[in-house]
Amino acid sequence: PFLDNILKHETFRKGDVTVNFIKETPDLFVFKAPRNRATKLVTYLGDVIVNGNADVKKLDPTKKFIKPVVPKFDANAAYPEGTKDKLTALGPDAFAQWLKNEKQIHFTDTTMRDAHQSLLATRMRTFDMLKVAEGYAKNNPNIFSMEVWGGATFDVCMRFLQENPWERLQLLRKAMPNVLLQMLIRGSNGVGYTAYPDNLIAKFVEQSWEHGVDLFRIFDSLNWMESIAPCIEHVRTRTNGLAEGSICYTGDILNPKNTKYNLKYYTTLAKDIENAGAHILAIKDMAGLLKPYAAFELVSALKQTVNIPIHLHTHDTSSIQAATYLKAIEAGVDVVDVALGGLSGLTSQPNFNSVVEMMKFNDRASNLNNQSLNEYSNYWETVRDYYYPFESGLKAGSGEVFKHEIPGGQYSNLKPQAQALGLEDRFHEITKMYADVNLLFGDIVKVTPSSKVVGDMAQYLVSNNLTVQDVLERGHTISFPQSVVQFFKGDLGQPVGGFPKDLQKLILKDEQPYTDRPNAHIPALDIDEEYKDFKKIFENDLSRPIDFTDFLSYKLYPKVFTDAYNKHLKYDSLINLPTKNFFYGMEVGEEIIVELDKGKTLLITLDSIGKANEEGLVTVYFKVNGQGRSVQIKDTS
Ligand code: 3PY
Ligand code: ZN
Repeated sequence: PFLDNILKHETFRKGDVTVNFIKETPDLFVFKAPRNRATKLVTYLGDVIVNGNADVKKLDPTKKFIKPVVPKFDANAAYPEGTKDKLTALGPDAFAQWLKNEKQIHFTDTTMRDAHQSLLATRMRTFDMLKVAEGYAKNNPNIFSMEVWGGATFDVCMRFLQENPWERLQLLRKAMPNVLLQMLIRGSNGVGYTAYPDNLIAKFVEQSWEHGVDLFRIFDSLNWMESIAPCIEHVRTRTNGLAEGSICYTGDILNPKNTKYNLKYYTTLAKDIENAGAHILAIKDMAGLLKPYAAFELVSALKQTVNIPIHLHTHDTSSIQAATYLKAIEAGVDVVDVALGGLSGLTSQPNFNSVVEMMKFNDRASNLNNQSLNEYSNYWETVRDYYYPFESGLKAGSGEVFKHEIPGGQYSNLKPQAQALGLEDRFHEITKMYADVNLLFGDIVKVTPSSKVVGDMAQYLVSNNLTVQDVLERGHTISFPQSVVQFFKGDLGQPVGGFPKDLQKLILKDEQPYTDRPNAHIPALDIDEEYKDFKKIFENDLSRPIDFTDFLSYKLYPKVFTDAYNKHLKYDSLINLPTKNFFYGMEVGEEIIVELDKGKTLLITLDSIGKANEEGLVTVYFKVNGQGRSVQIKDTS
């Protein structure tokens, strides 16, 4: 292609070439993707039409979708100033001071990350976010931050949505340049399920900042400072962003029998987080266990303990968490996490629209525009229907959460996992077993990835008709799930109060555990060398140019990245394909418009679907910009 660019270049063709031609002609290095993008796109559509999207199992053929209404905004208007502008003007330390001095309550909108992670198994596509991102940032510039990245979104984006998470981040950054963008990072576990080399996490943080993240919410799944502190340090030394260190809340501080996760435990941890250099302290109540009166006690005590602002996160699984926000606000919390109405409640965050309304006429009221928030809530309510196969089926709030303590983000995944194991009718046994396993493990903090270990063990025991008593009595004969063995080895760090020693021996058998940082057992990455090797593998297809961020995706998720890359070669980018068509294909006679690049659109019509021939090939007939185009698809359904 390089030679082709030279031969076709105007200057070359005119014979006007000097020795510096190549050096002075940068467009020689711009390679056009092969011109078969339209074919790749209709191949994808043909595949879904004939075989369905493998990720969408229970399809209702009578289902009709309503077109979501995008609230109006002025595309030509400048963006009003927001918190991102303030961070740029003040720098992170003074910004944190400004936040602490604010009287009004501030809001983080989790709609584009935790809300759909917790309600729809993280399947929200960039397409639906981008439709409203610019208008939302222009109409609601007073939002504190938008949580848009990290957690499970990084993995799911590639694994199920055929998207590039870095592209999502960049597009959202461009569409929302005025408000803070926030991500969730699992300390030394990054956006994965195990510990990674420190220098990989450091690079990941640096690149996340470079591509758009302003606020890093950092936590460790066992509240282990040795995993939280290095990550705070990466944010402080490699970015001009905000490091928000989290205490993950578990148990109930008001319970006098609770001697482990009591108020003293949390205030000590909070002080450690402040001392490690965090600009903001998060209370990360991942399962929604922080009850209203406990919130008042906790926030009041933390306000006495630390000098940094406090940011509260919860999940409304029990349905009483708006009351928790009320009491936390009374105790002086600075920011709370909420989701727009249409994607709020249940295992997601409390309802943004209603909490704003709750504060109206109070002296800590915010200056947000409820009318606008309601319009966006309606948008998300309609969009949500496209994702109906991913709904957890939970119909009402559940007081059982205080017993099983399952995080909101895990709950929506546990049901499909149980289904996959043929255990759907034993779901309540699994949640009960989850609680039993937690006690067996010594009552641990449960959040990704430690929550996955408890979930794996609970499902393993239920599906094998075992009890925790069986484990204690004949654990030496049981071969435990790999995640459980790794956990007891120390791969996720050390739990509060250490591991139960006898159980650890039963699970590890002859393997020796370690008590230092798991990262100490992983060699540092030779970034330059390995990036070179990576480029050798992936650089030869111009329809999917790669860069350093792809290398990071690959190092975090080698197989998931490689599969997504190969699918990209087959189908090209599907980011602009409407969600209905991405999941459900097209109906005969349906006409859709897909924007390939800015200003380059395809009008695609599905004309007809043939019958499978003797080799099982089905011909699907489309019109693309008025021209007939057919693809042959192997029927594997
Ligand atoms: C994640 O780590 O993805 C979480 O949302 C934890 O609560
Ligand atoms: Zn959460």
